[in-house]
Amino acid sequence: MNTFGHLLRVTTFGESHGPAIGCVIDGCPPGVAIAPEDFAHDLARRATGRSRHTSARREEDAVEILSGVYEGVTTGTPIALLVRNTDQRSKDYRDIARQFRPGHADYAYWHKYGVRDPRGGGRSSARETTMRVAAAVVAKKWLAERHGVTVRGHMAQIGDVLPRAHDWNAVEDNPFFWPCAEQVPELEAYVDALRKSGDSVGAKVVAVADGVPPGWGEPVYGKLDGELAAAMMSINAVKGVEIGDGFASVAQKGTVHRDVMTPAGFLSNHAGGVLGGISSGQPVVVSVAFKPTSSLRLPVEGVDVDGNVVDVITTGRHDPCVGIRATPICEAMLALVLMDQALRHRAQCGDVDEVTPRIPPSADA
Ligand code: EPS
Repeated sequence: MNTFGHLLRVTTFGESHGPAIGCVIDGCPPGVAIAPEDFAHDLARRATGRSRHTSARREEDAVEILSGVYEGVTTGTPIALLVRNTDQRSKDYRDIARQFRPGHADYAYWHKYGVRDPRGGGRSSARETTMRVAAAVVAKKWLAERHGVTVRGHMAQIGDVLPRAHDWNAVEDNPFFWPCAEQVPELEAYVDALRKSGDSVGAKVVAVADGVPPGWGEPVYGKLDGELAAAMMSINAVKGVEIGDGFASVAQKGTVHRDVMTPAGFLSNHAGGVLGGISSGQPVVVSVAFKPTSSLRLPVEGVDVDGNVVDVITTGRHDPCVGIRATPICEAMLALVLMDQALRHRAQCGDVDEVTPRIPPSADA
């Protein structure tokens, strides 16, 4: 499947070293103002080649709107977006075209399809996430304009390094999306040393949606948290997803985990904004675990497509930590799931009257 969503359906296409990548967004309501320049900010936040801490591949990542927008607004017809690939270096992949990188999708793709495009990882490349971020520019805009919902994210761990403070204002001022400004020089040294060593490391990203009203999500199949888990797991290199306190809930008592409600507001947000698969009106909080990059220049024993033992060495321009660029991607998946659920809620329950005053979200969540 290369399509996800129900009422808002996004299909992405393209390979890392093909002529272009793109997406089709179907089901977007008419009247959303969209211009090609709206995409630049989020695409640059995700792109390679913008700091020494990510892959040096330098793509412009300029979005062309092919359909679905007339005189600057969406028309309700499919929105097709295209980004041309311009900085492929396929010779980097010549020597491993018939080998499997340990920890990479190469082996599984080969067994599934019996054929694969090895250049830049083909369809399994993180290049594909460009189009998720592009599609989510439309979703973020609609969510903000129609519902006052904002989506943001930050890195919450890299290797064994944790933030010493949490300041949203610091996040966009460093290449790691790190919420503690005083640690940035430390992180730069950490990633410089990592890159020089040729090894890689994992990371955790947290994405948060503020302003989500209560009621979005489905009660059994299609739960908001279930769909968020599937959406985050569909991102390259993701190995774990938590909603709210996630696995930390295991050690908590019920008296701690329950988020006490008062007319003045919730007193905590251990649930991460989802109760029974449906949004509670609290911020929706999703944590995502990224594994270490599998493309390493450090040699390792492996096998090739004929079953021979080989030394696998991956040359080229790779990220020492894919999590460094993952914050906008997690935000994108959160925004796309929320917009889909909002449209589904409107379709079924748009004329349900609220009979109980809303409880404000907790101040500190
Ligand atoms: C990637 C490997 C590298 C990254 C690429 C993701 O590709 P290449 O060898 O062609 O430089 O640069 O990331 C992007 C191009 C991007 O836009 O995210 C991989 O194996 O996933």
